[in-house]
Parts: sequence; C-alpha cells; structure tokens
Amino acid sequence: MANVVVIGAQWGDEGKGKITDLLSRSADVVVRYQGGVNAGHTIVVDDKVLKLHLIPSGILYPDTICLIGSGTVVDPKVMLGELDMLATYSIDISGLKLASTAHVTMPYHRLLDQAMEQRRGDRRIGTTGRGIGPTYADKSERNGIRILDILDGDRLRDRLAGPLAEKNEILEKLYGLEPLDFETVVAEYVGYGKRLAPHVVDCTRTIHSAARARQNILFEGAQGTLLDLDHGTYPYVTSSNPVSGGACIGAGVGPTLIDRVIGVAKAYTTRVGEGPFPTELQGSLNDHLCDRGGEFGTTTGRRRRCGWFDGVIGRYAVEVNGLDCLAITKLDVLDELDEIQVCVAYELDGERIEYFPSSSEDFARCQPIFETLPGWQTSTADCRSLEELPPTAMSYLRFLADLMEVPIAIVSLGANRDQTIVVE
Ligand code: 2SA
Ligand code: MG
Repeated sequence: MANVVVIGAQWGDEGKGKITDLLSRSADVVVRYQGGVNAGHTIVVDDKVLKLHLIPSGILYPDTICLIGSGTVVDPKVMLGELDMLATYSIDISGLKLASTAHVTMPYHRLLDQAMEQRRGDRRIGTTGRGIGPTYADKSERNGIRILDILDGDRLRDRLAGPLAEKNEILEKLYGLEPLDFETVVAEYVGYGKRLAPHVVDCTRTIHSAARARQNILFEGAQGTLLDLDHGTYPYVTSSNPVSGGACIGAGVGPTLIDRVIGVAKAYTTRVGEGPFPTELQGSLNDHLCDRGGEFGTTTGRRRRCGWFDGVIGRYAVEVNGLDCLAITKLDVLDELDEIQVCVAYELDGERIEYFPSSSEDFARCQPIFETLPGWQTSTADCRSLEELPPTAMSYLRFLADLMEVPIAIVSLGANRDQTIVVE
C-alpha cells in the first residue's frame, strides 16, 4: 500500500472515517496530523457504532500503531473519555501513541472559543466550540501548553503561569466570565498527563523509525479542503491545514515520503457551520439528503447543510491536494432521486468561471451552473462491484471522474464495512 494520505475533498464529513478504516487494514501506522476534538468519525463495526473525535479509526486493528501527531491539538479530557469508551468494548489501546509536541486544549480555550463566537454575533463562524481556534492561536503566539508540559507539575506551573493570568484577565474583563484557579487547572491537567504518559512518544522519531522499516503509513486528515486555514473559505474555516500538505507539517515528514493521495468526497455536498456554499439546496431536497444521509454533526449534533455535488471545488481539491484518485461516498443517498444536478462552473457577476475564487465575498456571489443527470431510482446498497451498479449510477460516477480528471478508486454505498466497491 505504501504511504498514503487520505483527505476530505469538501467541507468535512465526507466519510473519511470509513475509508481510512478500510485502508487501515494494510497500514502499520495511522497518523492524525491536524485538528482536534472538532473532528468526528462514526465507524460501524458489526452492530457497534463507535464515535471517535481524536483517536484514529485504525485503533480497531490490534497491530496498528495509531499516532496522534504533532500538528494536532489535544483535549486530554475528551481523549481519555475515548480511551475509556474503547476499553468498554475491550478494544486494545496499547498501539495508541500521542506526540509529546502536540498542543493541549486548555479549559480557557474552550471558554474563549464559545465567548468569541457569541461576540461575533451574525459574523460568527459556526465553530464546534471545542477550543480549536484559541489552542492554535496560542501555539502561533508561542503561549501554548504541549503534551510534554502536562507530564510534570513543576514544568506545567512554569509554562502556565503567564498564559493563565493573561487569559483570566480576558475572560473576566472582556467576557465577564469567572477566572480559572491556577492550582485547580494544574492538578486537573497533571492528572490527565499521568494517565496519558504511557502513550506519549516523540512524533518524528516514531514515524521515521516506521519509515526506515518500510512500514506502511497512512496519514488521516480531519475536516476537509475547503475548511483549510490557508486554502479554504477563509474566515469560515478551521484553524489547521486539512489539505494533504498538512500531513508533512503535522507529522514531520517530507513530501517525498508520500506515495499516494486519496481524496474523499460525498456524492453530494454538505457543510456544517457558517460560510458560503453555492450548491446548497433549500426545502424538501435539502431535507431529503439530510434525512437519507443522516447529516448531523458527530461532534455537535448540528444539522448539516446539504447541496448538490460541486465540481468546481472538486477540481480545486484535486489541485491543492495533488489527488491521485477519489473515493466517492454515500452514493446510495441519491438512490431515490429522479434527477441529480452537478455543478460544473459558477456564474460570477455575469461571467462564467471554472475556478474557485480566493475571496469569500466573491465566492458568496457565485451562482452554480448545473448539468442535470438522470437518477437511477433503485437501491445500490447491496451492490458489491461496478458491474452491479445501475448504468445511470455508473454514468454519474463517470461524469464526476471526467469533471475532476481523476479516477474513482473506491465507491461507498452505506456505513457498513462491506458496503464498499474497490475499483481495481
Ligand atoms: P472549529 O471548531 O474552529 O474547527 O470550527 C471552524 C469551522 O470548521 C468546521 N468544522 C467542521 N465541519 C464539519 N465537520 C466537522 N467535524 C464534526 C463532524 C462537526 C460537528 O464530524 O460532524 O459535529 O458539528 C468539523 N469540525 C470543524 C466548523 O463547522 C466551522 O465551520
Ligand atoms: Mg466528521
């Protein structure tokens, strides 16, 4: 399998969890390289539905090392909750490794994320409220607390004193919130550190010793391309780099280590949170996709906005990630429709454009130009090969592949592991 990066080609929730679960079978190491507990993947194994936010889905394979990389931000309380949940299913967690250099989401990050959102009013971003932005901001400002800092009480006291005093002032004066007690925070986080310590490793050394042993490494992106801090619909983005290049930074590898990049896209589009979304549907079609696709956030339970497949952002995702191929998920959600639309270009101020505009204001004015394709109105849930798919469903897939000029390598037709077609 070699070294593979799996990324979301849309706004997140493309079904990456299922695809990485599939690929994890042949991976020796699975690495998360960005994001934190804002992510959420749902994995269905037999009749068990597991919801994970931080821990890679590869944890289900006992011999796989799962590394939460340096570029992630870690809320230790949530992470320990996930470990406890996995323990109740008797899943072996000894392969779980956590980068000592990952940044820690502290209680003030969560409070600030929520307070800042409230203050933004109708300019809010629609964050998950999990403290992601403030944690990354502190990292950039060099005020962050890293995993290695919570492994030692004295070290944490030393690192935390300045930032906590400053945060308390902001919480109190700007937002009218209660300040946090220094010793209480220290005790709580040192406690988390103690429990996490057996999993803590040096991120780059772990990866490179696997690479030297020619093990297969799977880099698992969270969120999606259009939520990328640099390349997404700024400011309606997350605070990390979900694009494939983020794997190099967040894991500490050079681009030459990566052999293949797989983009995951839904057969339609969803977005959760605020920000422009040209192909968004209103009314009954939106409701149909949402209900049929179970489009509710794994982390916040928020209803996802639904729309048609957008080939313009698809092509953009192919370029910024250097995609070799695509996995198309949730094709079965379209089963009942008599007609399906695909956005092939935008109209911006009376002009046809085929590229993703860099300004969110321009993007918000883009009107989708659709092509209409026939639906198949047959269940695809039990199809196990391309030949078994209705010809109109095949034509739909071919249309998407031609539009984005990359082959489709995987088609997913439901949440279960076996509802998958791998194109040879
Ligand atoms: P944040 O919390 O600072 O990262 O939010 C900034 C924007 O990024 C979006 N975002 C997401 N979009 C889709 N899925 C995500 N994960 C969860 C899921 C979300 C949930 O799997 O469903 O449960 O609500 C995710 N995480 C961040 C977010 O909506 C903002 O637009
Ligand atoms: Mg998700």
